[in-house]
Amino acid sequence: MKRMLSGIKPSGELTLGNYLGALKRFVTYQEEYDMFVFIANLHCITIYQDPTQLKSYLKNAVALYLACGLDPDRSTIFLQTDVPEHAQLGFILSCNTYLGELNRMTQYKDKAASSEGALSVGFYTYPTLMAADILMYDPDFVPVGDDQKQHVELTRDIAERFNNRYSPTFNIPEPLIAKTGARIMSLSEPTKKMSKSDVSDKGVIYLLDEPNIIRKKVRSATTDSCAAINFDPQNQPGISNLIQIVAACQDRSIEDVVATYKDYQYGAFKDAVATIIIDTLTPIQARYKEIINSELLEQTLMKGKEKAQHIARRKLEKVQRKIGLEIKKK
Ligand code: AQP
Repeated sequence: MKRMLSGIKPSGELTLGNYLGALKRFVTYQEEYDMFVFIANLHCITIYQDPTQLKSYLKNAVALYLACGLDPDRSTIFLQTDVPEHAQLGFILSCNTYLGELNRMTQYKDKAASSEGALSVGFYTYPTLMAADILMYDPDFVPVGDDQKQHVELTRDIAERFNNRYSPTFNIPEPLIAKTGARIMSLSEPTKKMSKSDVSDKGVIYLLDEPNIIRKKVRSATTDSCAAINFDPQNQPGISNLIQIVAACQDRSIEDVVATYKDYQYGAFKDAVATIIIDTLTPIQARYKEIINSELLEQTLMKGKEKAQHIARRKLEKVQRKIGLEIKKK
C-alpha cells in the first residue's frame, strides 16, 4: 500500500480552505493509502501564539480531523511534538540545506516583505522541519494546496542531496495537488488565499461558524460588476472563487457548476452557495460537538504516537549512523 503524509498547522481555527484543500481529500485518500496526518504544532509557534488559545486550537483540530471523517483505525493521526525525532531530523536536514534555498521560498519572501523585521528564525527555517516531517516516514505522496508545492520541491532536493552525499536513505515524495479546492480564496479579498490567521474574519469561513454567520459572510463576498456567472479567476476572482467552493464541496467539475448557475443573479447565487457550505459543514459540526470532550481525542493521539514514533526512531537512527553521529558499533 502506498503511503501518503500531510499535516495541518492549527495556528487558528481551521477554515473551509483547510477542509476543501486538505481534510476532505485526506478522508478519501485513507481508503486507498496508508495515510499519516499530523498536527503541526511546532509550525504554529513560528509566529507567537497565546498559550491558552494555542491549546484550544490544537484540541479543536484533533476533533475536527475526526469529525471530518479521518478514522484513527485506518490513518495514523498524531501530534508533531509527541514524536520529538521530527525536531532532531529537522536540525540535521537544515545542515544539508543552503541559505539561498530558504531565501527563495515565496512564503518567507512575502512574510519578510510585510512584517518589518519581526520574523522569527523558526519561520525562516521551517521548510527544513517540514522536510523532516515528510522524509521521516518515506511517503510516496504529499497532498498539499498549491501554496505548499514549493516546500515539497525543496524537500525533494534535500532528500536527493542527502541520498547522494551519504547513500539512499529517503524516498523522494511527489506533491499531489487537487484540481479543485487547491486554493480557496478569501471571500472579501478574492485575490488572497483564505487563511486562518487573516486579520479580518470577514473573508474566512471557519469550520465551526454558525449557519447564520456563514450566510452573512457569503452574502457580503466581494464580486464584480459583470453580472455573469463565469469561471474567470483573472477578471472575476470573487465569482470564480464561489464557483470553486461549490465544485469542491459537491465534487463537481467547474463546468458543471457554471452550467447550473449561469442564469442566476449574484444575490441568488450567493444564497445557493451559502446553503451548500452550510449543508457541508452541518454534519461535521454535529460530530465535532459529540466528540470534543470525549476520550476519543486522547486515544487517537496515543495510538498515532505509538505507530509514528516506532518508524521515526528507526529512521533517525539510520540517518545518524550514516552521518557518523553515533559511536556505538552496530
Ligand atoms: N485557502 C486554502 N485553500 C486550499 N487549501 C488550503 N490550505 C490552507 N488554506 C487553504 C491547505 O491546508 C493544509 C494545511 O495548511 P496549514 O494550515 O498547515 O498552512 P497554511 O497553508 O499556511 O494555512 P493558512 O490557513 O494560510 O495558515 P496561516 O494563516 O497560519 O498561514 C495545506 O495543505 C494547505 O495547502
